[in-house]
Amino acid sequence: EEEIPEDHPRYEDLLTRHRIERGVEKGITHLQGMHAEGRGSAFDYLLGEETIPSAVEAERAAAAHLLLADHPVLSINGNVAALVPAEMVELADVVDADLEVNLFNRTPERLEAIADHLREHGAEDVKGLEADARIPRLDHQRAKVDADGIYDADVVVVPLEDGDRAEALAEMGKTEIVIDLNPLSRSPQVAEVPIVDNIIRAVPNITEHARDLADASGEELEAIVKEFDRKRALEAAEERIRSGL
Ligand code: PTJ
Repeated sequence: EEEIPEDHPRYEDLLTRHRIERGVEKGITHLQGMHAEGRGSAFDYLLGEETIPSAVEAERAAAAHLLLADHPVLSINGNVAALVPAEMVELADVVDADLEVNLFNRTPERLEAIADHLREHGAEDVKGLEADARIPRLDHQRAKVDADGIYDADVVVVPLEDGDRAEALAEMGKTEIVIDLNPLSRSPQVAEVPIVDNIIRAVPNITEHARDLADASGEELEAIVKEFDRKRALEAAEERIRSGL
């Protein structure tokens, strides 16, 4: 990462691409993750590569949900692990959430590599390896979760999630927080809190809001949750993209 000059106008985008490439080399990120990254990068360009005001509100609502949760879980896939491992570990610490590796293209090798990678970045307990429960109405491989992890969670953060699984998790009654740069994608469309922002910016922002709200009362947190308008947030993001075009 040293070879990318920080004053480069596309610094963040280059850094992101570089991290995904490294992730593929390390056996953390699936090759498809490079395509996902390319799509994300195009949407980020159209959003102006910044956190738009509606995303700030979504990130604050996400922090409030996580602080109110009985059992919050942060889901980690190959792109998330490559892009924001330390940031996810930090968020999990601040809101007292579990980290669970949950893969679209599931292999034991990648599961292990990602769990190791998270531990290298300070994670103590990494879930997802037991896979002793199933999300209803999903095919076998994609349904695998930990009984004391995502299966049991009341609030889940699912960044860059596949639409089918996002839908199935929502049907289980979980409060879903989705981070996805494409506001038209099915996952943000079904999420209670859709965050249309780059995960590189979104996760540190949620953590900052959570720190800021650490002493807030239950009523204050509930008010933030209630005030957030998911439909308006999705529309605002789409509007921003259209005006950018
Ligand atoms: O590691 P695995 O096996 O679980 O696979 C992970 C990927 C991401 C490859 C898999 O879930 C997949 O193929 O996802 P999709 O269907 O390509 O969806 C990824 C979504 O994330 C797209 O809507 C992208 O626009 C979005 N995205 C990509 N990069 C970012 C992003 N959103 C936020 N921040 C990003 N950096």
